[in-house]
Amino acid sequence: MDTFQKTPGWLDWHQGPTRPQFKVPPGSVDAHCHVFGPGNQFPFAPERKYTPCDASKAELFALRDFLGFDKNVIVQATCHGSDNRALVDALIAANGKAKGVATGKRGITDQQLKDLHAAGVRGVRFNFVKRLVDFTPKDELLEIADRIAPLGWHVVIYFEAVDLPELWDFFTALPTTVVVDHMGRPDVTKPIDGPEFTLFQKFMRDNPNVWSKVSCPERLSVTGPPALDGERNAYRDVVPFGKRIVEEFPDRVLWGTDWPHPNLKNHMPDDGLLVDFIPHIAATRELQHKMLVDNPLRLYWS
Ligand code: 0GY
Repeated sequence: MDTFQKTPGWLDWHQGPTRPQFKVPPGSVDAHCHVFGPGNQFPFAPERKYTPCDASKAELFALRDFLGFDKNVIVQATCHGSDNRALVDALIAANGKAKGVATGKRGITDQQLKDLHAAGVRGVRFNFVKRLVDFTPKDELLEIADRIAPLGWHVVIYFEAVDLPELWDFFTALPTTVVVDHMGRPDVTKPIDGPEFTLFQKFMRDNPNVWSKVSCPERLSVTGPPALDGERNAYRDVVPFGKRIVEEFPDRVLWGTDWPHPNLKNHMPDDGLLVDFIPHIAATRELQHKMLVDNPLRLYWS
């Protein structure tokens, strides 16, 4: 029996993914994925906004191998709050094949930072998506950024496109490399050259320390078709957005599955078919190699 009751309507990850047709280059990194619990070993945080299914490190590593990836970057999910124990446990078990992005709170000690570093943590995540977290004051976040900068870590930011103007000054004041989750969640029903996505491109162009994950088409797509039932050309409305960022900033992009895909409401993608999305946004071997191998290795393993 599960220790925790899943949020009603919760979709578990796709069991039995298709083998991708696209062969990722040797040494590829799935640079955005999570572990959840298991809840009986690593309880979910009291302040969480959702309760997921369990998604263990062993299941993550099995998926990594099945899809042909070599390594993972495991991102602390909000359901674990700032309790990074499940993340650290997975990093240690990965035996060098995973790095992590943690959640830090004001008051984290030097020793705690040192221990996280030793386990493989190389970044902290600041989340501005209101349905996922309570508000944290900017001065607290800046204090954390100043503490982690000397360790060579970076800051991962998660926000919705409409909030970029308001967050711009804070983001551009961060003293580290800054990695944006899921291209800043563009509204893909709006024109790619409209004000919103133009601002995001300007954000990357004006700030050479800003990187982007070109991940999560399954969250951004409105017209699909979903990566299900053999569809190897999924989420076509997201392709121009991902392609634009990959081609303009080839040395500052990362890609990840987002397994086990928290909070999806209408469908759960087949992770194998999601891998087949990659060549639609990174069309050449050179672009694929940068996004899947060179960039994540430079950011997380050097
Ligand atoms: C993602 C996206 C989501 C959730 C989280 O930490 C999280 O709970 O990141 C989301 O609900 O959009 O990147 O996994």
